[in-house]
Amino acid sequence: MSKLVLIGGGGHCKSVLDSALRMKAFDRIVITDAEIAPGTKICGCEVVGSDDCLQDLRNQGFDKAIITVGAVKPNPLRQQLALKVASLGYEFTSVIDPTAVVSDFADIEEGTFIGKSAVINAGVHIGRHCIINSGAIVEHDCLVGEFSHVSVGSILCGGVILGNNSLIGAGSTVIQYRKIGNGCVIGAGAVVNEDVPSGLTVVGVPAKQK
Ligand code: JB2
Repeated sequence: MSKLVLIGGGGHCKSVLDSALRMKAFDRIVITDAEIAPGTKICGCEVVGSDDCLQDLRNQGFDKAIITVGAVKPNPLRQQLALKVASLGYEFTSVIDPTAVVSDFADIEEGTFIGKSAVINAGVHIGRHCIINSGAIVEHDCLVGEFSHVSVGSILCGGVILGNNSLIGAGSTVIQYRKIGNGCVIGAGAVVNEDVPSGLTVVGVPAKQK
């Protein structure tokens, strides 16, 4: 068993924390946040202070971390925080809600969150520090790049290749074998039936450049 620090105490933290508690894999869990008052409890766990506390926590034996500042668009802060936390000697852990269905033939890299009732099928690879949120489906053979976010209830059909730091909006669908580049935003509810080059935002059904 190990001790876990969640970096960021907002809405996304609640989702990750609830799943981390359900995993029963951590002796103790605390939170750092830039604005929330120290001593505040979130799902029964304490906000201990800002990221200035991270070195002290490391000295106290906290060894695992996950970035829980979320993102509803590509957010460089998540990468900056990951670099800072790694430099202090923390190992990143994945948090996988026990209700998620994850194939034995899928790979999930460190620091990634898999939310409630998400489905990750065989042949999938998910990179570091991704968010696969509640009810998302990542079908067979998809590749998901680091720091990307597959939002609640969205679907990547089989063989989709998603780049780094991209957002698949809530309830959207990407049809099979399409490629989405780095830093893309797919609007909520979109249906993507063509490849999306890096840096583009697309919305609608079928999805078109905004
Ligand atoms: O540098 C920081 C920092 N900057 C902001 N370090 C730490 N430790 N915390 C930081 N924060 C904190 O992140 C803010 O003080 C705030 O408490 C939190 C962000 O919370 P918020 O609820 O605004 O967003 P979120 O990132 O947790 O969630 C968004 O993304 C999720 C994926 C929301 O839009 C959710 O609805 C969404 N599901």
